[in-house]
Amino acid sequence: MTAWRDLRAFLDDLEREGDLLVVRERVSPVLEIAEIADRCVKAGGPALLFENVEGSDFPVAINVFASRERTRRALGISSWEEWEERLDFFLDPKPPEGLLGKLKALPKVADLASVFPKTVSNGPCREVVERGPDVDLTKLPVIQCWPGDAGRFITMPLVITKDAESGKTNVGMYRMQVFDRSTTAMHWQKHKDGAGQARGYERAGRRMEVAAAIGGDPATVFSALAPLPPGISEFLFAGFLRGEAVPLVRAQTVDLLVPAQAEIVLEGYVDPGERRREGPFGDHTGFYSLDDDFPVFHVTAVTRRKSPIYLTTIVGKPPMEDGFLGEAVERLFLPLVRKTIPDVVDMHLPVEGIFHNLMIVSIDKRYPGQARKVMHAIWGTGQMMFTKVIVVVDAPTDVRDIRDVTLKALNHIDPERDFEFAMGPIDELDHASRQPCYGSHVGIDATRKLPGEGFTRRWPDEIRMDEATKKKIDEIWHRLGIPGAAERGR
Ligand SMILES: Cc1cc2nc3c(=O)[nH]c(=O)nc-3n(C[C@H](O)[C@H](O)[C@H](O)COP(=O)(O)O)c2cc1C
Ligand SMILES: [Mn+2]
Repeated sequence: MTAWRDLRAFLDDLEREGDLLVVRERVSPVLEIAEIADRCVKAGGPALLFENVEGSDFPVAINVFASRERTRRALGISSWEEWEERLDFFLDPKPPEGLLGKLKALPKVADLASVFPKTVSNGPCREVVERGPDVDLTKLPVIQCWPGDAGRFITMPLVITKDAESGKTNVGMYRMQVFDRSTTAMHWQKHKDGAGQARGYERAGRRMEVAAAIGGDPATVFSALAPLPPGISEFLFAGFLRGEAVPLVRAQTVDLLVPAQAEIVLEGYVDPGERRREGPFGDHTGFYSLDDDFPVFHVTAVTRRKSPIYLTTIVGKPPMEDGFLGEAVERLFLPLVRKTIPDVVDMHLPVEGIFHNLMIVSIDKRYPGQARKVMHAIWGTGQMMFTKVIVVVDAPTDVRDIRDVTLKALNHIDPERDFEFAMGPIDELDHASRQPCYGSHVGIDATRKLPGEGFTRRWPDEIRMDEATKKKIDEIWHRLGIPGAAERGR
């Protein structure tokens, strides 16, 4: 566990590790930063900090999460196993045994108490406060990602809102297209918690206060995109992740708590019923999402550090930075998925499946219909409801070995029998469904079929060489002189 104090502490660490490149060349925030970031992530390159951006005094950080190792460092997780252990203690606390066990458990219990967000009286996020006519979003180095984009988009904001009735805070990462000096779009899609809270204010005919934090400690940034169930606090999740409370400070002009260590905070409101055309935007599907009507965010104050770092990202054809974030979500949430759907042994969302198009799940099949039960459970759980195609295979198939999954899945199906179609909600970004947000899903049952499922034919064994022969060949392998295959014994 490492609790980075803020974004710059993490960037400093990356620089020490040689995993951050400071770019001093003058670049345009329109397309140029995106093109460099895209090439860099596809080449497995470092995080980038652009110091000299046309039209702005502030530097731009991008690709801060854009590798497996970097994301793990950002979240302070040494291994997924360590994470699972921590989570297990939290989800399934066992009474410690013996005096030694009790003593060992104490710090863990204390840890839990110390991860609840705490309110502090001041923070660097408001070293500078600009209000009313002084608000000018065009001073920020907001980037345009792709040529067909409708303009410049703030792509990594932590959008903070409060439920009209329960008062519970939500934090979500929803892109914001900059319209002018003091207004942006608010692209919370209809299934997301931010949109849910906005409906409460619309019903009451009330103005909704909104704060958007840009740049913060990496765990807090991550919590905004994590698919937590509604009502679960993102700030608490961030505290649990980093093993230390997220310090929050009261916003200047709205009744919301914002991360004290943020680089920039935009404060303002969304009016009920107000809509404006947003998009098109080159999206993480690899295609442009089409323009549509979305709420409008009126910014009434900007608070920031004296020299803020503007944190952003681009999405587009995978692999991109968000693919590594998605992978972290997959690994972090697997233990939670297993708690809700115990049949699941492992799951994988290949990056080309852009999170919601393809999920491969392995199960320990014990009874007829189990694969279909798992599909419906997935479609019934949180943001996994969007999964367009689910492939269920038998454990211990390695769900990350796409070649083996392809071999087995295609071998094991009788398509007419093994495809389970279900109508339901579809991700708002899907451009193929018959209607926006509504369409079909398919689950492919690639497990071995049981007699109880009407399958009475014999089932062949998988081909594997026996150990004795392998051992024998290992011993003589080097003598055979097979060209180009010296070490390819096993
Ligand atoms: C870089 C990035 C940009 C995103 N942009 C949006 C967006 O514009 N609209 C949206 O609804 N979700 C967007 N998401 C996904 C949400 O952040 C994610 O679904 C999150 O769980 C929403 O939080 P919520 O469950 O509190 O609504 C984005 C995710 C990432 C990583
Ligand atoms: Mn939420």
